[in-house]
Amino acid sequence: MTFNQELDEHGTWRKQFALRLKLLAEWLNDHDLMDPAIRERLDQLHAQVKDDRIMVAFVAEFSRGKSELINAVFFAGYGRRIMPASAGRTTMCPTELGYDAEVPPCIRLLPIETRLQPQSLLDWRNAPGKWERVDLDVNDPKQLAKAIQKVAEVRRVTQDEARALGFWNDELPDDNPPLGADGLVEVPKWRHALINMAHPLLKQGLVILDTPGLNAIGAEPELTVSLLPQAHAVVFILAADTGVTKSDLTIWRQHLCALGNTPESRLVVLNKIDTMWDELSSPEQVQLQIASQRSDSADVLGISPTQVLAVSAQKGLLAKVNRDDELLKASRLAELEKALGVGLIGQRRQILQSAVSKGIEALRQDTGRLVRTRTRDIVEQMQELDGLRGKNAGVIKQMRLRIEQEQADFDASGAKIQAVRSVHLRLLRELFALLSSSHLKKEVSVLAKALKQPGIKLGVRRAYGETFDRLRADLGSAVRLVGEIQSMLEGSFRNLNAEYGFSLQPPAAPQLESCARDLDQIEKSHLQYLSLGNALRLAQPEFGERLARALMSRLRVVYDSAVNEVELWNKSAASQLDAQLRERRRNFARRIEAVSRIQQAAGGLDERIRELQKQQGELLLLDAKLAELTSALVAGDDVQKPVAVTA
Ligand SMILES: Nc1nc2c(ncn2[C@@H]2O[C@H](COP(=O)(O)OP(=O)(O)OP(=O)(O)O)[C@@H](O)[C@H]2O)c(=O)[nH]1
Ligand SMILES: [Mg+2]
Repeated sequence: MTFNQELDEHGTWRKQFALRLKLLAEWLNDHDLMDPAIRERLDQLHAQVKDDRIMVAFVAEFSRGKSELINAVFFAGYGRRIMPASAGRTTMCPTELGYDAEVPPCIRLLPIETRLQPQSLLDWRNAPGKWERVDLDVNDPKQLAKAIQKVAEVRRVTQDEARALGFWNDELPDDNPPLGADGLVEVPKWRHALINMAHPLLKQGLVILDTPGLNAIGAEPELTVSLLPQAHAVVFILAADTGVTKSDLTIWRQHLCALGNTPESRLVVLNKIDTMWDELSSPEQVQLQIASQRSDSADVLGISPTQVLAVSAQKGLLAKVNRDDELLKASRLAELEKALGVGLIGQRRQILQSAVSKGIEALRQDTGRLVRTRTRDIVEQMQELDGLRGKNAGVIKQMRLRIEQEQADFDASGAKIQAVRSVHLRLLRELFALLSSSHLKKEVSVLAKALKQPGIKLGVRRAYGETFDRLRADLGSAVRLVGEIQSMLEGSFRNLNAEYGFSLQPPAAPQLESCARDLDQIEKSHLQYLSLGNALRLAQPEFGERLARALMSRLRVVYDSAVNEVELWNKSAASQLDAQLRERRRNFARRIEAVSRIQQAAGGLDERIRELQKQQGELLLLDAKLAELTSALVAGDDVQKPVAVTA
């Protein structure tokens, strides 16, 4: 299957999932099975599947054909080049292509001068007013290409300005842009571009990140320490006509080797194989030459030749536009599309499905517990009423008094349940404090200060190490606290179950271990970044400040997701308690009502028992239906099968 087909199928699955989830929510509502924790879980599952993004980043030295490859794989349908691709430096700023239904089709550009301000890219994303916007007409490929041409725009500035913007470094003269006769240097006009368009693949959640060549990559720390490590796949491109150059190797080491991307999420492309097509050689000779280029490149990068895909982006694009099958075959573009499709999307879908099925399992348990509680209440009530057959009015009155007494006792014991809640809340507060933004800020402040200091920072690696050790230690405390809360919940739920016949079960505790893994990865990407030449850039205080901001933004995302998990866990425990209390109160009311009816009418007893039997049968069906609805959600394969909604 090609990338496009895989993505299409993935999209269909997600749509079906959202639909089924909605039906399940309606059904739960109709049967009085919805409570705040279940609602929260449903919302979370919905968001998880709806907002799932797959980011593919293209990284390489300038002019290797990143933009051309994007055109060939994704945009050939427009019949022309959409991303500007030309000789020399073309793409001047990182360009993200994606789809957000809430925003009209447009390209938004963040001015390069924002680098002089301390906000991180993530902060700027939340300030849409600061971006320049050009609307796009997706039905007019010419207008589209013209608007997107803006990502190639440059400005000429003085050396001082260039230095302040991070494009000029006296210590690293090789990386500096050429100085014009007028003393000015060329820098990108924009810092970042966001293209929003309803392209079918982007609508499925694909995000493409096109990057400019080496210099500009190095100058935007957030790209290296945040965006690229989070990409699901990074495509690294070499050109057959240049072979692996020194700067190709630098980029490979800096952006692909050690950023936490797994080798499977890395694709190496040997582009421009058409430059080796040679009329004077036989096709076999050409193939041999390509194969030997491939294995030479693989050797230099230290990977196996099978991991290098040889293609021609330009001929692939041309072939698709002209519907030239033979040329398309010669371009070998299909191999790359297959690797992206099966490898990347297949993998992504598995991860998403397994994450989602855990959520659904929890949902099923929460709801199942409610159904069982109700069933048990009914069975007990039937037994109670059965015992009244043939008994006189005195006995019946006695029973009523007993139920009322039980009810009063139960109401009085509310304090015990409250006590459980308040211990739980107190421990949770401690946990939230450890994960809070203010705590995080405090822990990172020393490092941030060290980064913002002007001059060469020798102690910065140590500051990173110490900060991350502290963060890890705090996370360790948080994990211990989670364990403590969980055993407290287990203990008190067990007691309440024994005392009141509840069926409380502590929800699965949040897994903060993944948070620890993220911390390690963030630290690693920052240290890696510093170790590769960028330590000198750090001499500029603005640069250090930007790095500190980028770090904080990234950590915040990790901590926020931990906080969300803790909240869900808390809600699930609290609403179980609430649900059991509510069911119990209802149960008392129903029992008293049944006894009054029996007191009033002779046939009341049989009638009530029949009613209960009917309810019991209905609950049985409800349970079966619940199993059916939830397993339909987990099974992702038969997406075509419509779901029956009657219960
Ligand atoms: N012969 C040949 N030329 C190609 C191929 N792919 C790209 N090119 C050309 O190489 C030049 C650079 O391509 P781009 O796509 O702009 O390269 P890039 O990697 O995006 O470069 P920057 O945006 O500057 O970082 C363009 O003129 C392309 O047409 C190919 O497969 N064969
Ligand atoms: Mg480009």
